[in-house]
Amino acid sequence: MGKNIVEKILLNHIVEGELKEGNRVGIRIDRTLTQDSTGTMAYLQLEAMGIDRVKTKKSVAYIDHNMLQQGFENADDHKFIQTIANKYGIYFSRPGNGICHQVNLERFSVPGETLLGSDSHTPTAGGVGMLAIGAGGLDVALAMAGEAYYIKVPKVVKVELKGKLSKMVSSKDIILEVLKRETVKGGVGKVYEYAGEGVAYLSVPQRATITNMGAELGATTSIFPSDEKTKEFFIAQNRLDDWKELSADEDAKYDDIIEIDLSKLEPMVAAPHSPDNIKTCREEGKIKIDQVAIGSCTNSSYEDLMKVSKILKGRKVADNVSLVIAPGSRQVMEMIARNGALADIISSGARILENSCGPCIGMGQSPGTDAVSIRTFNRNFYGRSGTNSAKVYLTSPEVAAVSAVYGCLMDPRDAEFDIDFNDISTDSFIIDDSMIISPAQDSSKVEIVRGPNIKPFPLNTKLTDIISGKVIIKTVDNITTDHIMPSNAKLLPYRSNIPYLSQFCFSTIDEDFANRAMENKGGFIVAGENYGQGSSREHAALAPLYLGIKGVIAKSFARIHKANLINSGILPMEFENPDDYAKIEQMDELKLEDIIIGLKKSRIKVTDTKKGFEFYVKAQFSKEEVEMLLAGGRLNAIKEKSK
Ligand code: MIC
Ligand code: SF4
Repeated sequence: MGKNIVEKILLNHIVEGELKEGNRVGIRIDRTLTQDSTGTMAYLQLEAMGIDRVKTKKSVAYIDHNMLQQGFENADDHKFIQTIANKYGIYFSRPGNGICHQVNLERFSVPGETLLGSDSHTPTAGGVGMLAIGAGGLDVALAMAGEAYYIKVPKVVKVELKGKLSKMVSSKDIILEVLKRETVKGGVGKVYEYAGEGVAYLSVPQRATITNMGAELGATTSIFPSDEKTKEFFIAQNRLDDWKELSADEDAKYDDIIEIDLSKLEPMVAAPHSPDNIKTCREEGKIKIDQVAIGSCTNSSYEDLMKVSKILKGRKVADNVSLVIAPGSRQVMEMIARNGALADIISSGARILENSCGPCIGMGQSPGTDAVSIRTFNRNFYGRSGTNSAKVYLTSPEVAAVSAVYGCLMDPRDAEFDIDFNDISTDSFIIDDSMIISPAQDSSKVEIVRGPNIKPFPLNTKLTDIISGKVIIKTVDNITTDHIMPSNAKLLPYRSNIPYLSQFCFSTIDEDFANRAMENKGGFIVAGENYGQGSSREHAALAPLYLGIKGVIAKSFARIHKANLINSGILPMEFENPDDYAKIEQMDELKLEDIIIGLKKSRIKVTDTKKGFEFYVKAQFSKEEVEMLLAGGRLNAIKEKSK
């Protein structure tokens, strides 16, 4: 029987288990990626594993998130990552080189290989046919140490692209359409494999926009075939040796099929505050805007910025708009600087930011009170921009640039000017890898530099058979890791300092959470559907762990966050009967009994001792996960095994 692309790559990498939907399998990881805001934790964990050198084909440590050096903390973290990378055989992408996913796509992606990254948008590399998965830092550290990565064999959904995009409609609109149909929780346990005649019309950066934002579906990853267009990209990057063809067999089977007629798509927006709140630009209307931000790992390629420069050339940014632009990489920045496009952008009145995540993770450029911000990014979760009252819309670069000129949200097809994008592709990028530092051959003399902001990571204690505690918070559906452990210019510098960071746990929606948790010696979190969607940050598990949270009872969980909870020894449990959710209130006292047997039976009894009722929760874990939970987290389990 024919195979799809996902099956082909998984079969080539499987080291444990059988490739059957729903089975847990171990796969070999060829390459890893870390960025600085999850990297410090990942490298502290790697250090704790006692290996001398990474065992992957290539591991790269990027600095792209914590770029504002308002104090010593970020610079110290950069030094720590640089020195530890040097010691363990990891390539170091210096600050200024660009966003990890963009640089990885340009310089390190390889069709048919596996990539594990401590960032949820690692699937960006699916744009060249790589099986690229986002995970918590500990999982990535284990992959660097040569361990397999375990996943539930996903369902594979074929996304059949028919026809061709119309002018001013872009690949961002394709993924917004998928999000509209599938929602932010529709992709859990699935991989989206793109196919059909429409694929051939999309360049690699356009495909990468789609696989990047596939993370917002909650999917394990998304992937495109590696074809002639991919080959062109590799030739232009002077990396033909890394290219190989990869496609699904004609008779490949899929678990589901989605069809999208590209010619029918229109320019769209994801309206506040969710990437699946999709409207067409015309439906949303010409609302007045205050800010436009162009960049992020979703839309900051050379091609994206060339489109933007063409729109801005000879025009000015509207008086009411602040337009900020962050190119995705040094390569992109240098290309547009040398060909004059940057001059057109600057002369329009745009403010140029450095090649990094920047405003996407609230590192500067927070909008004003009640401001409307149009962003080419991938997430518009409540408070993520750093301004809780801001309304953030996600759009394509075309919509963003035209809107910046008009001062209101605009369907670019309604602009009075007409732009020709036909000549923007390039057949040769500027290649200069000199800012990517190779690791030392002999690491015995390399000293790891650790600033005072780097604190040890918290470890859990062994699981007990009975746990009692209060419901410290009860949340609604779709709570993101940005709610659980917010990130902004004030907090991001403390990613290697959990004691400090934990004081801000849930602070965007509940300022008193940390105090309540401390006063009550921890307890439980009760949540709705898709708890923990969004980023891969382990901090959303480590901060609750530090505050004494023992378990989370939710209607359902997002994939990466659930794995991070298990790795931290916090019990993620699902309501057997979702109606029980409504009966529980914040500060109810819960008692979990016979937990150890419960873990074997995949079912635990919970008593709400305040209200006097009992209910059951699902506690379905693999044998290895049970071991981790019993030991009080994965690192403890590893230590126990090695005794
Ligand atoms: C994000 O986009 O939310 C981040 C910041 O890149 C995170 C990683 C982090 O929290 O450091 C992600 O996507 O995993
Ligand atoms: Fe950086 Fe934003 Fe991409 Fe996360 S989503 S990696 S913060 S650019």
